[in-house]
Amino acid sequence: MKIDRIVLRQIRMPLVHFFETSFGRTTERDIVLVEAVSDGVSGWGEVTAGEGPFYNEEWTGSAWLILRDYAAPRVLEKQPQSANDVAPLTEHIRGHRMARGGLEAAIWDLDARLHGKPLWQHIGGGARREIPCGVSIGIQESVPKLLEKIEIELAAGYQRIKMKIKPGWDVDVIRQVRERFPSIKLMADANSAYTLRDADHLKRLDDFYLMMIEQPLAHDDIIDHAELQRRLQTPICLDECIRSAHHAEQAIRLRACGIINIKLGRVGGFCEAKRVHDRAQAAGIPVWCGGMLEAGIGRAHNIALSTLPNFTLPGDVSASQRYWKRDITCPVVETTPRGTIEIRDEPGFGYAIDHDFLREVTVRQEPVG
Ligand code: OSB
Ligand code: MG
Repeated sequence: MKIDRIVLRQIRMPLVHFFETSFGRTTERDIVLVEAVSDGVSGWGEVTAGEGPFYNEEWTGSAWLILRDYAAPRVLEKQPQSANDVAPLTEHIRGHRMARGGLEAAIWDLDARLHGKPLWQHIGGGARREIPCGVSIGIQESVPKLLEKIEIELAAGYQRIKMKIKPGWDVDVIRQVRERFPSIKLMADANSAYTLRDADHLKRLDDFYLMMIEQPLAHDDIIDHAELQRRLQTPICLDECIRSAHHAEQAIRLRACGIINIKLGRVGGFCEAKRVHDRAQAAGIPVWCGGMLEAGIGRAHNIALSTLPNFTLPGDVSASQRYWKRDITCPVVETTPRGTIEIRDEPGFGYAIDHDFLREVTVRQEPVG
């Protein structure tokens, strides 16, 4: 493979509904896309960083600079033999895994296309023909509004509901959700809104037989999560604090979690995501694929990732139309009435880019090299 050029684009698209977590509200997305070109063939990646440094330290603006000034020039200079060589080429960059992961994913897509193979096959997936889907529902203006949203997603077939929580929007709200929906698969995501001092309060969630509680404590903590897990019956799922297979191993060894959420960007791309997957599988820890309000490209990459064998739980990968009036791929990502997404057999990530619409939503574009 000879990579001729890398093109960065930033697109801006409003969300159909705002999305609120314990760290803030998003109404419009600013997303960096990476196009890697070889021999007239393009591979595409999507950087999953948010608009501000609040989920983690990265944001759209930092990703652009890391890619433009460090990651993309390095890859063009060193020229990877295959997609497997890309992650090591940018490992000397501390952190900034979402930026590096967007580039790595673009080259995985490119490599798959050059081989004429679907991406899911190229990464060693294909354990299932359709992936089980859940939805992540943000903090709402009222409990009736939340109940109505859950009702709509269940009617669409989604297999599990994740609700965002924070202090003041937790035990009482979950109690009302449970009263209304006694038997659904339900979980809660705190995005690091609590500390170990809240352990007794969080213990009250054991009454609601949640599938799991996601990232209750600090974004960079593993030890307190281990302490909390000892005190809770509900399994803890780690998101923010697992940035590498090394972190996964430490969390597993300390029994800090029973489940791991794998996000392609957060761990820096497919190579590291597969390593996290493999360590978890070896330890009997199930994983599922998280989401970062992706547009079609990131969504398609998540679908490929979700076909690895240990992705046995419904993830946060859902239909494009829940986020966008119009998405940048055609077709857009859709779900079946069974609450699944069927995988596609076209080369690469399996969806075409809607170039007309892409041009419409692009706010800046810059070739590297
Ligand atoms: O913690 O999983 C999270 C969105 C933005 C930042 C963090 C998270 C999320 C979600 C949404 O939960 C998942 C999605 O629907 O893409
Ligand atoms: Mg999360």
